[in-house]
Amino acid sequence: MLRRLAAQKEPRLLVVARAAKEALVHVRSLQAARTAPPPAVKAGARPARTGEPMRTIYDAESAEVLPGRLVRKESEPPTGDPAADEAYDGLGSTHAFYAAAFGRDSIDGAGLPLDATVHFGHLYDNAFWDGKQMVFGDGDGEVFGRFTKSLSVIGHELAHGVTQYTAGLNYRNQAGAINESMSDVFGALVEQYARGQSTEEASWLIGEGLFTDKVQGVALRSMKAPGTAYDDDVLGKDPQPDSMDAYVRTTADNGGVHINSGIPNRAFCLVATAIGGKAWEAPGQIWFDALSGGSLPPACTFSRFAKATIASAKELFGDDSHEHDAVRAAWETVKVKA
Ligand code: ASN
Ligand code: ZN
Repeated sequence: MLRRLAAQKEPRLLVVARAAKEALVHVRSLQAARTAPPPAVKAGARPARTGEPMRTIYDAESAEVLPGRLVRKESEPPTGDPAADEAYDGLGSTHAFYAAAFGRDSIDGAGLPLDATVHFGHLYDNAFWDGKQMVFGDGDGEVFGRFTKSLSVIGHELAHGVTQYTAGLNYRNQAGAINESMSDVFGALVEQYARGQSTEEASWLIGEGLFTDKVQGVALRSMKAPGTAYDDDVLGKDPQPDSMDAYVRTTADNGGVHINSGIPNRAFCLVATAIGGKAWEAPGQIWFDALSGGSLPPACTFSRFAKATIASAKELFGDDSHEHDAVRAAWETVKVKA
């Protein structure tokens, strides 16, 4: 998506092209940070009470510096800046989700303090986890608004941290697409949990509300119907496949990590739909156990991942369970051999 925006030549879109180029250059340097071993946390920097979040929000004031000026610490009142306050609330919702759904204390399971920087860069077109903290841009204003607007995006970025601390999946090819899909799955679940939505009520969209009203599209991605989130003159059409029949072989986007993630995304959505109810319960637990159970190699394939989810469904619910059947059927529908 950013590559396409970066190539825009129309005068109205020059600012967008510039913003996209800038974000693209930056994203390349992230991979290294994300695959490096997680940093040690300073002694005494953990929250005072276990199970409580410890959030710190900084403002980069349109520079590309981290962390920036401190604007809000844990338990302090709102700043009045929507970006800072949405980041604070989004980190809180994400922390609450992992605690409630999986009994996990923060991103690393050991109370990791959650830091975020808002107003990163000038018209910066992305949000990311840099291996240590969250970073949010304001968007270019033509295509993207500010990236803190979407709770599924905040949940997505923080899930990159969870993956880093658990399976440590590579950010390339199928392992990278699983890494991306994990972030979409837990990003969607953070939002569904915060809204109290069941599988049937949920939109299964990632990044709803990020586009300006000039864009023909509803979100960055649709987990329920990959490939249908947008179809726009400037952005083009959503390139996600919804089964292995349409798997995209490309060297762009680290081997299509944001493209082929549509396949495992739909598998999760199918599992949730077959099981019904709250998707962070049985379906979320099955996926979380597969991610954190220690059986996934860093270069995991779709097939290996599918096997791991089937094994964790069996372990949690038994061989003859509806859950176990639902997981097997979902991978069959998206044509991943397990
Ligand atoms: N927002 C993007 C993501 O989390 C940034 C990136 O690293 N490509 O996937
Ligand atoms: Zn991601």
